[in-house]
Parts: sequence; structure tokens; C-alpha cells
Amino acid sequence: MTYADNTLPVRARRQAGLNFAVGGVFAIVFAVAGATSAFAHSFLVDATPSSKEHVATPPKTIKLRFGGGVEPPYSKITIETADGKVLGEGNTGVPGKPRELTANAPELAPGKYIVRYRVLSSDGHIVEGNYEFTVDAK
Ligand SMILES: [Cu+2]
Repeated sequence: MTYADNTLPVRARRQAGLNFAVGGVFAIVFAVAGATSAFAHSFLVDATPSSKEHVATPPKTIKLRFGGGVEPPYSKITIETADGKVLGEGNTGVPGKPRELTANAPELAPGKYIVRYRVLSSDGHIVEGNYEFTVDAK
């Protein structure tokens, strides 16, 4: 047996071992990341008005419900025009509903609006996002 003949299987075995180790690490990382996002972050799960909704009557209040508790003092909902002009903001909690946050809306003429939120969830993570809704013309 020559030297060259002998190295190939050794290298292949090392390669296989390395692939297995890397695969194992990725599996653990994905498991941890999955568990964190499923049980910890307070992602937005419901909103009034909802994303892409067309409403006939301008809303008096924007209400957001998250998948986990949020901390109103460190959270904020902003209502903006489609081109980003801030019309109002708020961070009112709802008694007995630690996953909800509301903001009073100003008088909204027919048009498209953006709701932007940045909340501190109870697990200490900041969650932010935005969506738009439309007040239809009468
Ligand atoms: Cu979190």
C-alpha cells in the first residue's frame, strides 16, 4: 500500500467527523433560537385597526396585542402619515391585560397611515415593527 492510497480514507473520516460536529452545533443553535422566539419575545399578534385594513370610521384608539407581556413605560406606539410625519403617540397599558398597549389617535382624515411600535417585552427584549391601514373616504 502506498502513502497516497492510505491518506484518502483518513482524510475522508476526518471530513465526516468535522461535518458531524458542525451539524451538531447548528442543530443546537437552531433549537435555542427556536425556543427563545417561541416562548420569550413579545411579538405583535393582533392589532386594531389591523394591518392593511380599510376602515370606514377613523379609529379613536390604536390597540396592539402582543404574544407576551409588555412594559408600557418603556414602550411606544406612533401614528404617522404615509410619508412619515408623526401625528401622535402613546403608551397606555390596559388594566388586567399585560400583553396590550394602546394609543389615542388624533383626528384622522381619509388616507393611509402607519402605526409604528417599539415595545419592551417582559423578558427584556425590544420588539419593533410597523404596519399600515387606510381610512377610506366617505
Ligand atoms: Cu425576547
